[in-house]
Amino acid sequence: MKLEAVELRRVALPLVSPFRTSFGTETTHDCVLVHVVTDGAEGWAECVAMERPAYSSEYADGACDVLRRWLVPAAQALSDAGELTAEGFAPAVEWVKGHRMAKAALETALLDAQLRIEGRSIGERLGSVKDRVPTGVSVGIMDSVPALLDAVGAYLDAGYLRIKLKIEPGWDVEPVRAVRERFGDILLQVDANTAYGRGDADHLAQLDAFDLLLIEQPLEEEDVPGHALLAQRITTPVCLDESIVSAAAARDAIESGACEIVNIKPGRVGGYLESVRIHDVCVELGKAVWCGGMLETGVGRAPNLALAALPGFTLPGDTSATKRYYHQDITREFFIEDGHVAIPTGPGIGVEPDPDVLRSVTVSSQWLRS
Ligand code: OSB
Ligand code: MG
Repeated sequence: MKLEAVELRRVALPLVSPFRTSFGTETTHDCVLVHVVTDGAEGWAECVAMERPAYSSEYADGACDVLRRWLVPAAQALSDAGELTAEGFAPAVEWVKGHRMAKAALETALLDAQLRIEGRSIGERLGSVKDRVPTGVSVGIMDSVPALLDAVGAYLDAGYLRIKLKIEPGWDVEPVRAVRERFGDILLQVDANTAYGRGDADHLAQLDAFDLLLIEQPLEEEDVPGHALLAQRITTPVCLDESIVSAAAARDAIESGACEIVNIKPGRVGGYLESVRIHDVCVELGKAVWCGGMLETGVGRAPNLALAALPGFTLPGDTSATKRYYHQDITREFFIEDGHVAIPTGPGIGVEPDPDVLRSVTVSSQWLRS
């Protein structure tokens, strides 16, 4: 492939309802779309870095900067040498420390273009074995327990097979108890986004009474050993999100007893190719994985759905239908049917942004040309 140009496009889409986590409240989804133009096809990807570095150290303006200064020039150099492939990109930028969300976005856009040239879907490329995936929903922190029960009830009515509650100190045991009491034997899990400390083990052990599938990332990103200690004090299985930045990190975390389950988010780990390697490590070690989400538009959701169709993804993902996020998405809509969402089957990521909708949500655009 020859790289002709790269566009970094900032978009902002209003969310259907505010999404509150322990690290803040999102009312719009503000992200960077990476759009590559090659001699054979165009490719699109969504960079999941949020506006503020509150989920992880990456943030949207920082991602644009590292893309502009180093990642796009590295892809350009590969192209000039006649060696540009999606697979060759990560090795060429291995020297860049961190910035996995920015790397993932450019790699995915290149992969989309490459697969379109080959006429193959990303599901085929990654190893999807299903044409639809069971789907859960991530429910934000609410102002009151009655408001939470209304929200959960509506998602269950829509067919979601698993409910994930965001928790933080002051919003944990009571909302979990209320949801369990009201809705009975549903698949239920919680996500703390690092809101607790090592001293909270006794408090978190109170959640053991509610038969949760898992507790996601209770402690800080760097505290993998703390998760191993916590896992010995609670019976709820520990799942890591923020801490798992690579296949090597997944292996270490599992082997040290820090987690029983891994949330795979392609952006967090540097892309879909590394995501497959994490999946393979977890399958080898007999641990379940599921596909997380970052409130992606259809551009990011489509390849996540394809990933979630790999055989080791045995738990429902945060791969919800379009309506859970947006009144109007930039791609075609994804629907929930029978608790499942169909994976896209067209070439590449299988969806394209609608030019008119895209224009209406664009905040800025910068073209980088050789
Ligand atoms: O921790 O899983 C998370 C959204 C933004 C940032 C972090 C997280 C989330 C979610 C939403 O839980 C998942 C989704 O439906 O996209
Ligand atoms: Mg999480």
